[in-house]
Amino acid sequence: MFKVFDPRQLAHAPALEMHNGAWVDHVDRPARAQTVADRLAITTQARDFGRAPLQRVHSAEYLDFLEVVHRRWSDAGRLGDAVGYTWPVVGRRPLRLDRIDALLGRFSYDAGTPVASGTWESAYWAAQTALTALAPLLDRSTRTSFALCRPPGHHAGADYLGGYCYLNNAAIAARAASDAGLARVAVLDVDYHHGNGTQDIFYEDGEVFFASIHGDPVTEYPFYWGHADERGAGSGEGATLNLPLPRGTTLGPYLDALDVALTAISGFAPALLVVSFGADTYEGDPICHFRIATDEYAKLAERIAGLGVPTLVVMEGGYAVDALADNVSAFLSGF
Ligand code: Q9C
Ligand code: ZN
Repeated sequence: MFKVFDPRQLAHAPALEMHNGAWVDHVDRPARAQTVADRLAITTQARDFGRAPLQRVHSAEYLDFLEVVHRRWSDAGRLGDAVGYTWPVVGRRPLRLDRIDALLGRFSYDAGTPVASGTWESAYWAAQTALTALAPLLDRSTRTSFALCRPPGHHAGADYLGGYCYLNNAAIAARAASDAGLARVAVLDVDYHHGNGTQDIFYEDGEVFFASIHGDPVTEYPFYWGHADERGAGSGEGATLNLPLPRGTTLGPYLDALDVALTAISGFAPALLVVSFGADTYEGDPICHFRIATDEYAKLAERIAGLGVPTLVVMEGGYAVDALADNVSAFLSGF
């Protein structure tokens, strides 16, 4: 298996997030990525594919915003990380406001995703990490590749950040693969949370199939996406599959849902599978509520590998830092 990690992803170190009405220590600590990189002894760093593949997924004005927002926040005399506190209700007219707070509201949707001084650097290299891991799949020199991305990406949409995500690493790789000529690409999202950013990006795109297994958004973040009746639109109608599961879900029902997702993906006959892998389905995760045990991750991966499709695994969430390296290496061992 080809594996990529880039240490520039450790520059992102947000201090606090809003959680249940209080500012608490942010759970996306740099140690998350470091512990996995150490365990897997990854030595391949990211190549620089530039901004063009990012712009195939994200709007230019969003990328411009993300690149400068922390500097502008500091220039405005603010201390610490940039974070919004006022969000435009969907449907407000598209005013071209330049006030830093207005921009933060316009390009984000929650208060759990501050922009810190190192955020742009890390998000940029996370996207490049995914693209670097994709390359040997495109030239067929590997069948399975792992991108150790941080910050994660699946909550980031074309023009918004949220859910600890800034650039959608999996979507950028999936779009780059279809731009490279692969007719059909599937994204399977097995993070605990629904991958709303990835879903939004490909919602009307019939060339990219999106399937997600996640905590039911009736009770789980991100609430406003991931319900079973969201199935895509336009030429993408039917190319989105949502499989919400209740809190407390254990391996058995999880595998049943996985089989439903894999059957649908198999019917789509993709040339490439991108797996958005979050280890936050782990029974010991501090912010999530499924009950997958460490050794069970190999079983999940074996089922996915059974598709027989070249696969790019992209790291998303997983917040039990002490168990994260075990969980990731168990998952990868299943391939
Ligand atoms: N503290 C990923 O796993 N939490 N993102 C909402 C605010 C947001 C998780 C409560 C969880 C996002 C990639
Ligand atoms: Zn998650």
